[in-house]
Amino acid sequence: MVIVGGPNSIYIPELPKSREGRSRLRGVRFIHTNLKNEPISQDDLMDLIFLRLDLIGIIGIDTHGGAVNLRIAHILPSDKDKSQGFEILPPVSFKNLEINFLDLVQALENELERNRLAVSEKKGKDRAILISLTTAKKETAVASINELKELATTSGITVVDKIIQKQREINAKYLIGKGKLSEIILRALQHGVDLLIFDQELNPSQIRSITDTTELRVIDRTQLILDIFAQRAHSREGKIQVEMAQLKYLLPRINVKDDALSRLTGGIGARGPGETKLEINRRRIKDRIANLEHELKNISKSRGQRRSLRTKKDLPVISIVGYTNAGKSTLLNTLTHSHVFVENQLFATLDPTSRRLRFPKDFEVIITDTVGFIQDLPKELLDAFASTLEELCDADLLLHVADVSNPQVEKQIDSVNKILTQLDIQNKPTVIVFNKTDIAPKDRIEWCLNRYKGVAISALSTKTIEPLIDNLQELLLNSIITGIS
Ligand SMILES: Nc1nc2c(ncn2[C@@H]2O[C@H](COP(=O)(O)OP(=O)(O)OP(=O)(O)O)[C@@H](O)[C@H]2O)c(=O)[nH]1
Ligand SMILES: [Mg+2]
Repeated sequence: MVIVGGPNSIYIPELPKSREGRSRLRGVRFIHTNLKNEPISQDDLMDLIFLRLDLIGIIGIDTHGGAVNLRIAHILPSDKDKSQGFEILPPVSFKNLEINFLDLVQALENELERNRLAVSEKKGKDRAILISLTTAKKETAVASINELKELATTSGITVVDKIIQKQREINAKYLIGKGKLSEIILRALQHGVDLLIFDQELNPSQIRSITDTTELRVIDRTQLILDIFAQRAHSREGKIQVEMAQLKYLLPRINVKDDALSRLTGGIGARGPGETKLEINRRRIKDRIANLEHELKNISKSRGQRRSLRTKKDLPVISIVGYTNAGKSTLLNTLTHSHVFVENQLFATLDPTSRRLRFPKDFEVIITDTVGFIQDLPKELLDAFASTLEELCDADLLLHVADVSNPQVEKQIDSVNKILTQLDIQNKPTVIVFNKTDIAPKDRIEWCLNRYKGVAISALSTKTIEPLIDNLQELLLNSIITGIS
């Protein structure tokens, strides 16, 4: 392609999209003249990176119009030496050019490929860079992006980098500065990344502008959480709830001809529960949501009937609530000697489980374990899980499990309380339990007990939960339920 520009600038038309395999260069070398025989400029380097060019070459011209020097820059395939990510070769005389361009480009691509293979233990695994655009304090931002990393890992993604970008205002027009963007593009190329995950919710135009400049898939925290739920949902009800939440989240983000989202087809952000693929056609999404809503209504009707049977038996209900991974299912298991799925990962439990629990003073209660909470739990998800969470409204007592070994325990308690308020059950009698005392620092346990008046336990050890059982027993006998024999 030959382009004619002015003395100081040139307009590059839209290039074909990158070839298959994001770890590859564009397959285009960009050679232009410079009338003053000047060194490679910042603009040239930005073009090199933003367009993922194989290389950029600048032919210096003398006053008679003859070619003098050739200057070449190319992207560095690895970030090992922590350089700027590109290399500028020393100028060579145009008269005795001895560079074999094809070999040079081939060598670069080979190294990119080698690096990519070196990071990916499992083929086909998504690799992502996490990005937080935040006005929050550093500490908060770091904790939040670390949690995002755990979410990503839970979802089967390999995280190769985390970037925190401080914003002066929320939702600034230019989300990410050009310098930062070029850094992201470079790292993505160097690490064979094809996915960016943002810690903050993005609006459709933001998603589009980032996808367009980076040519990478973009999802946000909410979509990641929804994806985990989609992978975890087992019951028919759970699956419907998740798919509905996913579709409701996608709907306002889809335009008539939305390249940004159609690029999402397949992979995270576009897969529904089980092995299904999410619908990404506006009209069909609406139909699908209506169908799902109908089906869900039928299911929760029969659940309501089941529930009313149970309450007739007059057994008090204790519901375990708490931040995800706090140890809720472990506690249920220890309390009732059962074997509910426990895993050191976020959102191990999705479907509610109920067990009977007999107290030493010989009365029974029903104890239920349900889905864990997380900060900024997507509203779509909360709505979709309304019928599951409705069970919480029936509870006579909430057992709020907090992971005291986590430095963020206070924040997590706040997040849970916020969600309880959203569900309008913040005033239910609640016992707060500080779990994982076996691996928590003593002073933090002390501090929490003082601040919240809870019970400290380790759900792994039957012995430590004895005081909790006594405590619950007293509460149930004295104040909450009257007339238990
Ligand atoms: N050290 C220690 N680990 C614990 C304790 N209680 C639970 N765990 C571990 O914490 C992890 C999460 O436990 P779960 O019981 O699955 O937590 P959960 O609250 O049900 O989590 P979700 O269902 O994912 O929301 C598991 O690896 C447990 O073995 C404890 O008292 N001490
Ligand atoms: Mg659980």
